[in-house]
Amino acid sequence: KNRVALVTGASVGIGAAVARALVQHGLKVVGCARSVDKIEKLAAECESAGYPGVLIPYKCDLSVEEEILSMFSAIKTLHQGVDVCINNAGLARPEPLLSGKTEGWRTMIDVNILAVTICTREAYQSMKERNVDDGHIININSMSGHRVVPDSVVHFYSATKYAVTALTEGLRQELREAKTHIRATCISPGLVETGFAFKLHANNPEQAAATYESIRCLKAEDMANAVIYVLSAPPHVQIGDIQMRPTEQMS
Ligand code: NJP
Repeated sequence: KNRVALVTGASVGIGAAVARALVQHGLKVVGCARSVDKIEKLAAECESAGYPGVLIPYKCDLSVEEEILSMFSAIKTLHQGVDVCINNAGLARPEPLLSGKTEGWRTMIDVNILAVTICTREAYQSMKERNVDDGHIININSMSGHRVVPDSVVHFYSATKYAVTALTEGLRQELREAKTHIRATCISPGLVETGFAFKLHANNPEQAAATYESIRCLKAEDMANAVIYVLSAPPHVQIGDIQMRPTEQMS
C-alpha cells in the first residue's frame, strides 16, 4: 500500500521539491497551498515523468483552521488518512519588534506556529485511529529557530521558528508518553534559494536577489534529500533535528 504524505506549502520552493521527491519514491502525496494551480502543474509533470507515486493537489489557506480541518476530513474520505505529515509552509514578514505591524506578526503566528500545531494534531489523530505506528511528522524549521541573527526584519520570524523547535521536542515527548513509535523531526536550513526572500523583501527585490547571490545557497532539492534521508532511517532511529547551512554561510 502507498503511504499517504501531506506536504503543506507544496506550490513552490522547498515544499514543491519535497512533494516531487516523495512522489519519485512512490508515496501518495497530498500537496496543499493557496496557489493550487501550481501544484496541479507539478502533479502533471510528475505524471508525465512516470514517477511511481502520485501528487494530489488540495487548495487550503493554512491560516484558516476550518480549511485545515476540511482538508484532513477530505483526506480521510478519499485516502483513509495521513501516514507522513511534512509541515513546510511558512513565511517571513519584515516586521521589527519596535515598529512592526501586529497584523504581520499575527500572519506569521497563524502559518508558522498555529497551522503547524493544528496539522500535527490532526495528523496524529489520523494515525492513531488507523493504528499507524510508523508515522512521521517532519517540521521544516530554520536556523533562525536556533539563534537570533542581528537583523531586525526577521526577529519576529525567528521567534516563530524558536516555537517550532520547542513544538517538535514537545511533540517527541508526547508521542513517547502516548506509547507510539511515531517519530518527530525538524529540519533547520540556513539560506535556501527559493522565492522566500523575495516575499520578505517584497519592496526591494534587489536586496532579495543580493541575499541569494552573496553565497552559494542551499537548493530546495537539498532539503528534499534531507526529508528522504529522515524518512528512510530505520524504525529505531529518530532524527531530532538536522541543521543544514550553505558551506559559505557565516551566521
Ligand atoms: O518558501 P516559499 P520556502 N496557506 O515562500 C505556502 C523555511 N525556511 O520554500 O499559499 C497555505 O518559496 C506557500 O504557498 P501559497 C520557511 O520558513 C526557508 O523557502 O501558494 N500555504 C508556499 O508553497 C518555510 O517554513 C528558508 O503562497 C501557505 C510556501 O508556503 C519553509 O522553509 C530558510 C500559506 C512557501 O514557499 C519553506 O520555505 C529557512 C498559507 N496561508 C527556513 N502561506 C529559505 N528559503 O531561505 C504560505 O531558514 N504558504
